[in-house]
Amino acid sequence: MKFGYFDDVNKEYVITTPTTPYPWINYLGSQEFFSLISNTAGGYSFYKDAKLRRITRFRYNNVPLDLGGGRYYYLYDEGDFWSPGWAPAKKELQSYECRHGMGYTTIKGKRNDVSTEVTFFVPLNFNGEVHKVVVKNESDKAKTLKLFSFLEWCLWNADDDDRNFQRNFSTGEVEIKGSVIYHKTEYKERRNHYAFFSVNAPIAGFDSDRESFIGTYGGFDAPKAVVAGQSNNSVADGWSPCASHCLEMELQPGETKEYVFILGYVENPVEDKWESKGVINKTKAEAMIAQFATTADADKALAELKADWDRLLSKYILESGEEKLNRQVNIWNQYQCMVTFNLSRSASYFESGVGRGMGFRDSNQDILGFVHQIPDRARERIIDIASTQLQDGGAYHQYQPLTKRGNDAIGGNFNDDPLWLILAVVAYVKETGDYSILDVMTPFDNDMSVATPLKDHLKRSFDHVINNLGPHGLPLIGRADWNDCLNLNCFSTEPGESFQTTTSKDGRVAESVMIAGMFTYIGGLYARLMEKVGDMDEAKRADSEVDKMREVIMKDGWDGKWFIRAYDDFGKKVGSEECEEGKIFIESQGFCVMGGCGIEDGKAIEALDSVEERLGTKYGLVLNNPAFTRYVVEYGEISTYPAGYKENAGIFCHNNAWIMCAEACVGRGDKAYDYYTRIAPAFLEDISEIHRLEPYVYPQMAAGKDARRFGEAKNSWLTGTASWNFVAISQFILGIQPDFDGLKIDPAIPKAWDGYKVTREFRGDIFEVEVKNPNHVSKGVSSLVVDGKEVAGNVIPMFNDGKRHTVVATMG
Ligand code: BGC
Ligand code: IFM
Repeated sequence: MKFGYFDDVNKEYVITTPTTPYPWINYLGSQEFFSLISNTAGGYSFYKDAKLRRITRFRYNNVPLDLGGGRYYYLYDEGDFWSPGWAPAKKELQSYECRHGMGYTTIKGKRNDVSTEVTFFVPLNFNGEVHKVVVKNESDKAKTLKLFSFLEWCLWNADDDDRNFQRNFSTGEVEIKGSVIYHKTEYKERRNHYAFFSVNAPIAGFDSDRESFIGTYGGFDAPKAVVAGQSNNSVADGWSPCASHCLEMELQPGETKEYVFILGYVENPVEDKWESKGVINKTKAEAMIAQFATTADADKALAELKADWDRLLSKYILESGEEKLNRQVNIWNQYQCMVTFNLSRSASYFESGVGRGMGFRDSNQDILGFVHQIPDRARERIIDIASTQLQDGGAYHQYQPLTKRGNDAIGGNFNDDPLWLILAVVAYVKETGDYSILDVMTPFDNDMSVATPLKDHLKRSFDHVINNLGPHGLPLIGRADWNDCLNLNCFSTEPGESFQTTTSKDGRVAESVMIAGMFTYIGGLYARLMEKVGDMDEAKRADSEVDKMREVIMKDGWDGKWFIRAYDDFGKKVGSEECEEGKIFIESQGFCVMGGCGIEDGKAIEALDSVEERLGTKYGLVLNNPAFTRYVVEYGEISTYPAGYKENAGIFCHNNAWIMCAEACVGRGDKAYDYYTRIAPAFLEDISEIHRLEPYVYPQMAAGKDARRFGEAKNSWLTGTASWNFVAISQFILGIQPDFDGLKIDPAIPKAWDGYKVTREFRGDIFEVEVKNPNHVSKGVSSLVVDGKEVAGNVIPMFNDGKRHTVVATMG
């Protein structure tokens, strides 16, 4: 069942009912000011950091769902009232529509023949949200209407806001000037920032104290002021400051009124606040408000935002015969990659914004799907991440975006982390040809006194693996590798103890075949990079370490029909036929094959066949099989999940992509594409009632075959799934691969395909690549013609002339 449809021309998903199976959200802003907005206008905003600079309040896990806060509008018409987005008033509407587009959302609702359309967006280079509100009287009589706005301020630190009520109920402060409500809690002491909510019209009233607006025992669904059709002009003094305007309008039949509301964030110089005695300097806010004095200003900014997205998305355009594939590749997957790049795993409807900031492994992987969009931002991010690395090559696992400092509470010791940095840097260099990034002096743990060139950070990443090998010569897993929940050194023996903090057996010798596989793949790329910069000795050393690791994998990491997953702290195999449950895991199959293990002797194919047989389901590949049905104390968190959920045999969409890549490596395009379509959201639109989450973005996981709710997704938006699936489809399946010396064309496609076209902007030139498949093969380019001339091999040479070049690649 569907709850909307794709409008590909406008790059929008159009939701036709407010009661989607779960709130279906969008993100506004992609620079410093960010907002989450649901299809009923729920959500919140923050500046840079969802924990430390939360601007509006949101209650997670609220009852009812999605009424945890938002930017709400209410229409009042002679005693009746409603919200154009249905919620929070939840009055029946004559019509409803929500259009989630690239960085904007438009919600339209009609009742009593009054239609209201609200467009929410964060303009480019603007620290605020613009709401354009259009109210139209579609009845045949004149109407006197009132429009109420409402939002609730968060007292900046979202974590503290949610807990420290004994203090916070007495700190709230606001200022009201004309049609602008300022939120200035703690401005005179701890803060140099404030927020404001304005409207470009005179107001009939306002409220800035939540209880006055809503009533002590009321709710967002029927605020006292809206029910009465009358604001209280309340001025918050502690408790919960909010911002609500009331506008009165007379509308003749057919008449329309338009308004611009702005929710803005301002930082003043520190000196300002000391001298202010709490009266805020409003100069910057007033300038922001003046920028959007009219709806024409808002329209222009929205058009600029759309043009910017058209430009970003023009860097990779696919024309294939498959509509769903086109919309995945050209619009939504790339859009999701921008969002994951910006927010890592911090703020979604499943990530509360106060838990995780930027992840070392996560953000490095996010770069893979984003780097072609804005390479300069990827460069900056790489340096930020590498600056949190530790001198031994290990890394802080997470850092806060505002401070950019490693999070001590989480620490490091996730032994896959260092390798992802190499992968991100290689992707950046291949995309841009900019080797100078390797020379950037980059600190360790943000300490500039111990800075070394980025190239040296990569060496330490590489060496971190070989300096931490276990008894079989496989990499030690540390606290966990990519699979956060496989805690082989952290088992609990005491009931009630956390599985992540208890002491392990003395040895701490658990080893990861997944990291070994990553090392063969990423270590190989590191060797090629070293060759490119002329460091032949290092390239040779790296190659020989990688070869050694491959041998170790084939000797002690092979189980007979697939790659084992790990050795636990007692030296027992994890992910082996010998195990009672969890006999096979997906991660090591993907990376070992990508790293070239078992290619010559057919073991790679055998491993992938085992994946299909044991892990395959109609909704994607499960992570492991059989699922754990009992708690395995030596394995940690993984077996705490009921069978079929999360890392315990859930369909983890992230590592499904590794199998697509691996299938492409062995030339099986049909299988690679089949796996792609099983999890790609646009292909699942028709089963939205089962899947439940947004049909335009990937979730982290869907319940696996062992779960009661097989196919039901969770954790949409912020997941490495976005970048890896973009890599899988754009580079491994469609085969348009940035390489050190040019654009390589190496597809692995279904045999039935006749061909397709990709327009790819690469290092400033535009390549219009037509792939032809006259002999219906899956792999292998037999001829490459560039601008009418035959070129040997399958790499398009660089022109660097900023022009369009036509390329015909014929397979077979
Ligand atoms: C989740 C993982 C997540 C981790 C983050 C675990 O509980 O299952 O998916 O990566 O927490 O710390
Ligand atoms: O690898 C992790 C990631 O860092 C966060 N989400 C879950 C993945 C698997 O555990």
